[in-house]
Amino acid sequence: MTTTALPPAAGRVAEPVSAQTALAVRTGLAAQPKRLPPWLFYDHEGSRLFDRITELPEYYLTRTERSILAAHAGAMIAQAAQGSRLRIAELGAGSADKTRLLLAAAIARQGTLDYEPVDVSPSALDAARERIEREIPGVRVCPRVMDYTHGLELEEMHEGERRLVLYIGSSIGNFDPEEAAQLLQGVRAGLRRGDSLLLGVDLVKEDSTLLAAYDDRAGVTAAFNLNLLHRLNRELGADFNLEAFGHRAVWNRAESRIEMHLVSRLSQRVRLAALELDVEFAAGETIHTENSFKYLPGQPETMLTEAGFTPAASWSDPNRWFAVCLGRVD
Ligand code: AVJ
Repeated sequence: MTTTALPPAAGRVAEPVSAQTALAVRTGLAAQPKRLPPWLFYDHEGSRLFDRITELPEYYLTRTERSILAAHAGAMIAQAAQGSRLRIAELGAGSADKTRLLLAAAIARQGTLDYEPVDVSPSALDAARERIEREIPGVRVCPRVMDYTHGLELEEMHEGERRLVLYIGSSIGNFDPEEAAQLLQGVRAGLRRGDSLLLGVDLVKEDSTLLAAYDDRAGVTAAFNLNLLHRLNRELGADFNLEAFGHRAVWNRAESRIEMHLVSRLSQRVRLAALELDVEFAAGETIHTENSFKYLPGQPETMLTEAGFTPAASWSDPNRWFAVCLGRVD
């Protein structure tokens, strides 16, 4: 990652400030309304809190998608392979046990498998490689350090091989419709005829179910949201008082998305020393930290079609809470 040597915050040992973080924070906190990008959630503590979220009773996404994959991994692999040998790429460095279901189904079919996790973080890729090669014999992990939001450039394959790209976990839900369309087009451009994309998306459902998933009783999602301010304190020498901000989840029906916000409980000024920046908050003012888009039945297929894929199959759970859709390049 690129780093700039900004002046260390007075009186503390500052970590090197990533230029990307500095720019995102400077831009987002100057905007009206204020915002911060959701990728900032995932420092060490944020990743740990997200893992806890996936195990919460209210957070149905992970377990519902896992149940779909558990029931249909064999069919998904067969549909993607169409009788050929498959290679599997994944956007993001491995969603652990969910990815494993698909890798195991491919191993059962063809004995060995090349698996290419794609991520911007070399350390996340190293961890995925170590874990998967140890746990699933027959898988050869070929990590690719890349920002897939700017297109996908994978290696040429052998004659007769097909590639299946996984983009599961409702990760696409963080992007607004235009960004999502661009991302899928970028993926499509990196694929050849016969290749396919497996997309996991969260579906619109009852408001109370959606809201509870992003505002759990145990307060883990609140801690996940607030951890972002803790990160800015540590990395940018900021003095956010975490007690002076609260967590808020909103179902924005018109935009079909859950929004997460941090709400300033009072009128206050925050100093971000490493940016030489002071930011004013009015009482009740918010920072918009995340969108998580939810789709209506048929919308994922339309997104795939608009990006140049042919919807080939889709799978859901009995409640129709989550969908996993396969798009093929014809
Ligand atoms: C990782 C983007 C799929 O939107 O549900 C979970 C992130 N945010 N709880 C989601 C998240 C709050 C999650 N994604």
